[in-house]
Amino acid sequence: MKKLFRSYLPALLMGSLLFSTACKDDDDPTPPVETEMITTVQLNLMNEEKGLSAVASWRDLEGDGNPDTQALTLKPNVTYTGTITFLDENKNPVENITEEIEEEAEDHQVFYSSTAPGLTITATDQDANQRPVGLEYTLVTTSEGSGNIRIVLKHQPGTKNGNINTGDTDVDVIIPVTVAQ
Ligand SMILES: [Ca+2]
Repeated sequence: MKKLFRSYLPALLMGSLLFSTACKDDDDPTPPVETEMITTVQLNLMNEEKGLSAVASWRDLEGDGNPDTQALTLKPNVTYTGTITFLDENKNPVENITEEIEEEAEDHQVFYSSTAPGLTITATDQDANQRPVGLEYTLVTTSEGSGNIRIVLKHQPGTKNGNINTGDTDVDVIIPVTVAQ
């Protein structure tokens, strides 16, 4: 069976490796070139009942490790429903890497952690093996305060086990968050 793989060789040749990872399968005798170049991470959150919405983003088009970040501003004591989008904005048209992660959900997980007081993020979606994926989540705020949300996208081909230390890191970014009335 011939499978098509997207090639990100130009990005590799430019040396923009900081936030890209060669997602190769070591068990495959002829591993294809299959890497993910992610320039952009976007968060979209809402609470329809309260008419609240919020967005945030992290963007590093040059891959130089110096991102443009749009911080997240939230209200306290709210349960937000959230999604995350991964883009390669150096492609024309812009490539939505989220779709690729959905297709390979059994091999990927997005991990969230926060230093903001009382703020928790929990994945609500599952792959075919009933493991969390993290493309959809709930974010619960309690008290006012501020901190950082860390988002780590792991590629764990055949090894997905809920452990952030397993596999390759496709994305590891920080987005500041403020919770205020
Ligand atoms: Ca940059």
